[in-house]
Amino acid sequence: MAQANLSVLVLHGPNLNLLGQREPGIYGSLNLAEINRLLEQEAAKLAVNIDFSQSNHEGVLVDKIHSAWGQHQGILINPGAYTHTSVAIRDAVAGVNIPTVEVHLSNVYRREEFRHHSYIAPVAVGQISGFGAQSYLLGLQALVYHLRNQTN
Ligand code: CA2
Repeated sequence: MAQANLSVLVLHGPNLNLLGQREPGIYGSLNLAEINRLLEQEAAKLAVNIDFSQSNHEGVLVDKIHSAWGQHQGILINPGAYTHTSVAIRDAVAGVNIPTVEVHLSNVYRREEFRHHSYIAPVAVGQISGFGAQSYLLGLQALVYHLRNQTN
């Protein structure tokens, strides 16, 4: 039987709209539009549909996660600083029950102690951290692999 087309929602959290303008030593020199373009190319190779959204607001990210229900089969999220603070985003991910992969540009475990804890990781399929823009591409590959191979 033919495989149904998968659709993935990519969510970028707070301050990631500043990428490419400041702190290239930590976050790389690509801006968000360039990362999205790379993701589009990767999505085309993987034959999945992809949508993007960025917000600096916790509630907007929660709403985006809710609206993914019935529209997208997977979520790729860089929750930014909300990774380390947001029970609301964690509850939204758990609530919609859409397989979610968490990604980070920087290796959060090599940085300040407060970045070592993620509220999202326990409700995510997995986490990729430390590979710059490549983290997103690896995360998309891993998510699509998971969606195509999950048995439940
Ligand atoms: O490494 C990541 O992807 C992070 O999610 C980035 C967040 C940080 O709070 C997390 O601990 C790790 C920060 C994103 C801020 O991005 C900026 C980009 C350019 C200039 C300033 C901030």
